[in-house]
Amino acid sequence: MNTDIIEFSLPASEWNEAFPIGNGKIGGMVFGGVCTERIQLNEDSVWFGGPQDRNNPSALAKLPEIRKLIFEGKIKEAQELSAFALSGTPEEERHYEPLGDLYLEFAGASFDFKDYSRKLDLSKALVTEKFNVDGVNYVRRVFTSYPSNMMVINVASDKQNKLNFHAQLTKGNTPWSMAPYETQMVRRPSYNAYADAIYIKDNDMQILEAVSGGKGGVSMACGIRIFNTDGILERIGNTLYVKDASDVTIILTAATTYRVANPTADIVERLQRVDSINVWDKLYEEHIKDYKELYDRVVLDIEGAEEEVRFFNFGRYLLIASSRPGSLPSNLQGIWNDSYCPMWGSKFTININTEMNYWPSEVCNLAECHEPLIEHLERMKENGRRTAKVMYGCRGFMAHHNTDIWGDTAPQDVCLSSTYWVMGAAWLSLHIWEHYLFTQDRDFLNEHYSTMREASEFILDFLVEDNESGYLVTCPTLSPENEYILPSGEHGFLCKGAAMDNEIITELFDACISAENILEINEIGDELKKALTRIAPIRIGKHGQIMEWNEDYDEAEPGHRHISQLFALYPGTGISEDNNPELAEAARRTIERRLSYGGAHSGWSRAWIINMYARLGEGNLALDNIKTLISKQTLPNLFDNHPPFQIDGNFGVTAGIAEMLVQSNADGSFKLLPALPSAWKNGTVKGLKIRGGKTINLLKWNDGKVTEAVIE
Ligand code: FUC
Repeated sequence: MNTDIIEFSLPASEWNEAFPIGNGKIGGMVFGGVCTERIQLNEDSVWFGGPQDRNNPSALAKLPEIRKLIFEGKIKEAQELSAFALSGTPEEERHYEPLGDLYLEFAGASFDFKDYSRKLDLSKALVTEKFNVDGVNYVRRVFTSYPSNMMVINVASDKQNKLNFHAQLTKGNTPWSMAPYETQMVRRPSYNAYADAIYIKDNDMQILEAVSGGKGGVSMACGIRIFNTDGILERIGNTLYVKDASDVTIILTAATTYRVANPTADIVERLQRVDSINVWDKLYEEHIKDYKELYDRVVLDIEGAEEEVRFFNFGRYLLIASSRPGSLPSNLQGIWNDSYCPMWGSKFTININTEMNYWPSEVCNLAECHEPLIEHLERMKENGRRTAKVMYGCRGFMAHHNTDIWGDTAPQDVCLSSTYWVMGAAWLSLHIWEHYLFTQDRDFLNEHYSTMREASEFILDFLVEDNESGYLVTCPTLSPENEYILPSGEHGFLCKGAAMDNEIITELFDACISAENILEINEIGDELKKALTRIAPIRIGKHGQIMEWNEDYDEAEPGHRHISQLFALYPGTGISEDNNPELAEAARRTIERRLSYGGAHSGWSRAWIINMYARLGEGNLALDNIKTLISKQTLPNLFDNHPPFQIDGNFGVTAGIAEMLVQSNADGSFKLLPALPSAWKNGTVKGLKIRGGKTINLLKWNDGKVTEAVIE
């Protein structure tokens, strides 16, 4: 198996068989249909609706009562009140939507094709389709370029006059039939239900304009321009028709008012600027140079583990394709979504999923791809300050368990298991620290430290003293997204001092204290040190497990997909074999318990376990879970399956494989092959990064033993 190639011998029959391509902003799912080529399109800023202020105006007044109820163990009452007093008003943030579709509808094409192949080459970020109809060989190639912000499509035949097709942009919720268009008497209704205008410009461009629904939603424009070398380009109605050609290149771009005042003017200018001579070659050359600079930084070879290596490479590919400087962060589906009402809004869920998306970024030497997340965190700050103040009367900034394109920080949904969790900004702020640890970029730390500080300030103010234990606890809170059983048999979600909160707080406060030392400042370091002495330690419960709540409750769902209480094992650092083996053992028990009750049933959950097993030095168990994830929890195109498709599992596995090969600590110390499975006997890896700023230029192993290591 070529570890850079995903290949099919038939066109995609559904979305999960199509190939994803992208440049951070523009995304496409390429179907490879013979008669009709469909590329389903996304642009990262096409979201329903504009910014909202959803902070619940009753929160602050009701907060003391909710806290009192929780402290008195009246969980049901606390939950009932929270549903009204703490939920967002309205309850939902904005959601991601598709941009549209591009169809190339070929005349005279038949279903009678031979020698079909369609490939996604991860090393080139290029889709190539080949087939033969009636003795004519056809080749189509598609890529998305970051430098030009274009999708580029080339269609070619090895005989003259064989390409005859309509090119059509659409925006609707019903895809076209892929059958030859001569056989279709009716186009399916609603395929263009959401387009405002579709027209031809300069005789070689088609422009689509639309406005997303919801107050304040973005306006968007998408355009194609056709370069036809040897045929005739005709306009018929508002479509472009290519006649009797053998080599045609189409460029596509898109923009919205999220970034530019006039999206149509922006894209027309960009399309017009492209020089028509050798358009494919020039754009391809520029793309390859840009892409390879990132992708080729890491090379992994493991004898007999080609499937796993390809999955690792696919994760790196997806990160480069969905998160580049200037783009929005990679959302629940990266940038690939064909639904106007996608699952969980295809938003940024920040109680695990968005963070997981970025786990591979630093270690896999793609620090630039981490940038959009940090930029977005900065975008959330103003809203998060308001939420902290209006809802909780606290300093600093905070976020609940989701955010959207506008950096919304108010609670999302009315869902007792997740909505009333206040640690979103705290967890995300740790990404600033991670970026610093890997890059040692002091200027970056200096620029963003105030964000870490403000996230801590919120927590300092939000913590309350628990009379029973004397500890400072978060309240109300929950352990995402599990339910506990009280000794009375009653079930509850809301609680005080969930283990995950304590673990995030410890990690964040420690990071801030270190950052202040590095930056030689003293802003809140003393306050944090004092508070840290009053945060409950990680505790072991009656099953030998890491306790999930402040009491040793049983879980209503012992096989729950979230394993929040092991934050300190991964991505945190509070639990490790070296520093506290008894906690590491309890962490192992915790994972076993989850798994024995049917845990890891979502892709991302298993991906988290893979990283945890890597930290515990359990290479074989990590590999077992990678194999299960790839064979049972991925879709045909290798997208991770929640279900439905959710990209975090792809990224989680990529990070996990890196974590099995090298682990590093804040002080720059590291271990090579800390969790090598016995099946991975021989291999080489180049280019992984470690904390402290060094690069593993070469790591070679034979029979499970390091034979060569070049680290600088
Ligand atoms: C959290 C998870 C779900 C899903 C959703 C996007 O709520 O519990 O499994 O990943 O986010």
